[in-house]
Amino acid sequence: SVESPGGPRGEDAASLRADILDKLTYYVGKSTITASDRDWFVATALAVRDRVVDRWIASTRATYENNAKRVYYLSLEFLIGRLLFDNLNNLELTETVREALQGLDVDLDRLRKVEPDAALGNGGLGRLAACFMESMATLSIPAYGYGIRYDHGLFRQAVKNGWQQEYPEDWLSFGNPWEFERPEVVYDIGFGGSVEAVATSEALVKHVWHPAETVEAVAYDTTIVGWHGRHVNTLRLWSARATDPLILEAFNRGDHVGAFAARMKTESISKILYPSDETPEGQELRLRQEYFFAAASLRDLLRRHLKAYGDVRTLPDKVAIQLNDTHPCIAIVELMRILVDTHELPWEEAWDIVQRTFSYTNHTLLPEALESWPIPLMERLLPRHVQIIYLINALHLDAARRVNPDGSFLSSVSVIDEQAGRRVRMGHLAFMASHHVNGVSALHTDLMKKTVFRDFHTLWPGKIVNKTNGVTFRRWLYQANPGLTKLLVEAIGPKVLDHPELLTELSQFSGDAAFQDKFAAVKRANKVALGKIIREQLGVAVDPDALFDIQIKRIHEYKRQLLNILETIALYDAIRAQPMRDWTPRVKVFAGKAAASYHQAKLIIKLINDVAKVVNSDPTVRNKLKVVFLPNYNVSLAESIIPAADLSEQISTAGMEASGTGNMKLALNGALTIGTLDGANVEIREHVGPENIFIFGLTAEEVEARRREGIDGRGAIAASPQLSEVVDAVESGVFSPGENNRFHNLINALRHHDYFLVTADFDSYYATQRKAGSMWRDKAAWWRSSILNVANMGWFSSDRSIAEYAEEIWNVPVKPAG
Ligand code: DL6
Repeated sequence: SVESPGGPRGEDAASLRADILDKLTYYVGKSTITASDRDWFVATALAVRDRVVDRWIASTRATYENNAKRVYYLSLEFLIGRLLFDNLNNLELTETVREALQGLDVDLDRLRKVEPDAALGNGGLGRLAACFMESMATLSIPAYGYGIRYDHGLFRQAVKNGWQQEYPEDWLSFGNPWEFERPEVVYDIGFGGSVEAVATSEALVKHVWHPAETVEAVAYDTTIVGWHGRHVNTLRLWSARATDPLILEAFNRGDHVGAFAARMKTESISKILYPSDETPEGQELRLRQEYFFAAASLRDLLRRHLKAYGDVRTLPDKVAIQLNDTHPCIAIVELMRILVDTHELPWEEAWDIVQRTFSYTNHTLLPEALESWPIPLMERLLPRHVQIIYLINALHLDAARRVNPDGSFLSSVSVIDEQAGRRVRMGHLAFMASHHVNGVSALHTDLMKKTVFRDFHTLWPGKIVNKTNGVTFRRWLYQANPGLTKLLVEAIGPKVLDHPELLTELSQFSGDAAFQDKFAAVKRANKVALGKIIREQLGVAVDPDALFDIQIKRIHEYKRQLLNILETIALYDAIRAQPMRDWTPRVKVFAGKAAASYHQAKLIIKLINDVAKVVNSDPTVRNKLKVVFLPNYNVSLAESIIPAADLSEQISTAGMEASGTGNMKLALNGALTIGTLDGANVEIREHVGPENIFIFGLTAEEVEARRREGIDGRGAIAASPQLSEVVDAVESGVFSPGENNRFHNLINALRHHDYFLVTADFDSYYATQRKAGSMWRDKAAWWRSSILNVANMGWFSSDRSIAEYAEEIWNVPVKPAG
């Protein structure tokens, strides 16, 4: 039941219209005559938010009344994107609000576009956190997400002359109607200083940390609405605030800049998201961000727990903390510090509480992406934590020695890495402090056991479990693709919206010509809409009847956009050599951001754009091949691209993509995957059937073997006439007239250090692309496969992933939707 002081807000069009007008007048302070789209957006968001708040209060009250166990999802990234349609869709108010606005002569779809994307994440890891938050609310799990309220999310990407340029992102510049500032929820977070050992009795010493510096963490809450609006959770993001707004003495002295310098430094903690996925930037500010949000979150959840139960020792019964990667894992040490130093619990008891409270998700095996912090830096910022880490490690090594007395793997399981100048390995710490450690796809979990955590797996068999990722269908199907959703409901009935496993009932229509026509018509309409975006942004006209071949993700060498663009060049050469052949018309769409400091990735973007320029202006290939790079890839752009995709490029070097989630979104929207046996592609193949997916290339085992033989690509290039021609073309400046050596670094790496095995997989990729092209010409076969992809993706709902976490890791009940 929903209730509020004025009674529940009406949810009919007339009440909503009246409320939107009220917000426009009294909150925004505008009349209908002067209101801009942005003003209307704010007024509408506030009216919708009221409907959410009624449910939010009810959900929170129920959690308190039932003494329910809570899940805390700690993540440095939440890539939530826009929220208006998310909330409307989950409250099932989209059409009502559309009608309410129509009466005011305002178009809801225009308002959708003015909302800035909350880009508080880099890519897969942050978007997974957003999908998981929505699924936890859908399954009525009382949960909090904890993170940082960055003033500036992931940079805005522009492409100038084919080169990526980065500009600051400014999502908060017009305010944020969704959030509630909580000035009363503030914690002092300390840094630096010294540790005092105080003798309390003959045998006992108490440690007191005296931080040199204090930063205030201020809470901002955003509601997360579950499906049908049945349950609403909180995403609590922390903003850093200096204790003193300025140094008055300096100001009075005339030092007007210096007076604010300390404040600027302090508040820089929540200023900006680190724009690099897969490679942590080992800088002091990053460590400060991690401790800042982990410590504030712990203080907050402990306050809530102590208020309700009065005893820290019951924490594991009432609290599950999920560490999204190692970024929040300093929370482990902070909890030990609080339990031992503040609550004066014996060490063993404190460690037991920690181990029963935390669990950790690993998202990558790339060695360069596994976080470790130099001890001197940690000692300077967190002196007491370093002492605690040493003690955790000493006890852990003693235990390891008991299991394996010959001590052979002590250095590999030690939290302290002695090889590279003494560093704290955060993954090791997370592993030993957690009751479960999970990978994000079957293959990834298997590789975790065999590689980075091999010795840990021997010490604690059973601790590593798999939780294959999922995506929320509410956003990635119902909202992003209303045409397909409508068709699914017509074919299977509305129950499919609550039970994605019922999608399998679609299989019976996969060969039905009339259904195929309807299905193809939906796809075509989505492609026309994407074509419009492409034309508006790039001035390139694309044919909606061509095969839309799509690679959208962060630009990274292991994701191999380079393989894709080299294959595009080979196809271009082939078409030019035989222009009269019956080629499958194709539009190659790329989108994605490269970390600003990642030169090779930025060069790949440049190559894609240079190839696009040549191909798109060549009359010989007109109507057969187009290449586009859409700038500033973000959640909203993904929502436009994914429903329009025919072919989904998931072509990472096998063993390197932990899971992928774009692969799931694309297949759910009817794209056929062309991919390697990597990450969740393996499970997608199992679900959709090998005949409905195009698999090519080396397997993870073969990649390992090949790398052992050496990664010189010259042999593979010489053995492939097509690849040789492509390499020659790039090298001789066909795509960079006047600057032949522009792509020298890319070509050089392929020849001499092809770690990502682009050359080894090229021929098999090219041949598989031709298979996809031939299948496209057999429309009945293509749509059959496409429909079967949709039909078999139900398992990849994040509701399934979250239900597994809830049962096997968090030990909390779920209430399935419907
Ligand atoms: O688990 C979410 C996502 C996976 O789908 C991707 O395969 C993986 O690359 C990504 N990992 C990261 C690692 N960042 N760090 N650390 O973003 O996680």
